[in-house]
Amino acid sequence: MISVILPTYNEAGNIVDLIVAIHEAVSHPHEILVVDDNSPDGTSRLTQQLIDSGRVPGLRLETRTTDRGLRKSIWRGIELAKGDIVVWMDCDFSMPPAVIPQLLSKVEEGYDIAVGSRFVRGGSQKEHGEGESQIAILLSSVLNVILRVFLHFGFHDYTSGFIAVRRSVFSQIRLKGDYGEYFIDMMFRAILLKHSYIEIPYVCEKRRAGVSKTAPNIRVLLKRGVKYVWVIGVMQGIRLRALCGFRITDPDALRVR
Ligand SMILES: Nc1nc2c(ncn2[C@@H]2O[C@H](COP(=O)(O)OP(=O)(O)OP(=O)(O)O)[C@@H](O)[C@H]2O)c(=O)[nH]1
Ligand SMILES: [Mg+2]
Repeated sequence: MISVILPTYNEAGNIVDLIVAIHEAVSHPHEILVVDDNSPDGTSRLTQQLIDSGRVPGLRLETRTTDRGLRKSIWRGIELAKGDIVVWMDCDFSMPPAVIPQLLSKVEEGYDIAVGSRFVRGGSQKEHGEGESQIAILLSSVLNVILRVFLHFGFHDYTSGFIAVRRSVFSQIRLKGDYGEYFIDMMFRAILLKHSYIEIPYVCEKRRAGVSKTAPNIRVLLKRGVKYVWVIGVMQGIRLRALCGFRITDPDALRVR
């Protein structure tokens, strides 16, 4: 059983088509779990209508009404997931549903983690388009080079957010942080804990509908950017702790069934 978690905030223009595309792309038995932060644009309502239509068996909806946040929504999805492999991705069609089966087959082959990557051969960053911040795209590429240098050079896409993970990994690691920096933290600790991983290339597409939450304007972009860089320092501390023999697993991680 596979659980696909879709964290959403104002994705009304994408969510129905995305759910249907994922349902058609994934041939394994699966559930699709939309975790919506009570989006004012009606993302939850559209998802509920799709559930009621019966078109997508295994579609579930969790609407969160307090404590909004991307990382918290993904973690909530992991808590609710019934699958042995958990997948999550952005809900703006930047990540092609057709890549999900490739990620899943790698976890089935034995890898703990399969990451959709823009920075391995065959993958690429999205092109700059209307409503997309050119500076955000450039900063994301530069940031990933910096992260490779300061963390683990063998891993390439520390801000991917497109992933299939064996659920048991979350008995050791809890997601931490506010926004996309949780991915840096999670991957680096997984690498330190010697979980096996592989990166699968994907071509990042432009957001199909709606607006970006990472970089709606330069102020938000910088605010988020500071947190991403801050994680590098935190990770160096974790590396040092690991070298000194301290535990790097989380006592409050999931009790995996
Ligand atoms: N539940 C929940 N989901 C969120 C929140 N913020 C963003 N998301 C979702 O997280 C995913 C990534 O958001 P995007 O706006 O596409 O961010 P991004 O891809 O990093 O930025 P762009 O490249 O500019 O699109 C999307 O599925 C959003 O709907 C939030 O506060 N709560
Ligand atoms: Mg996006």
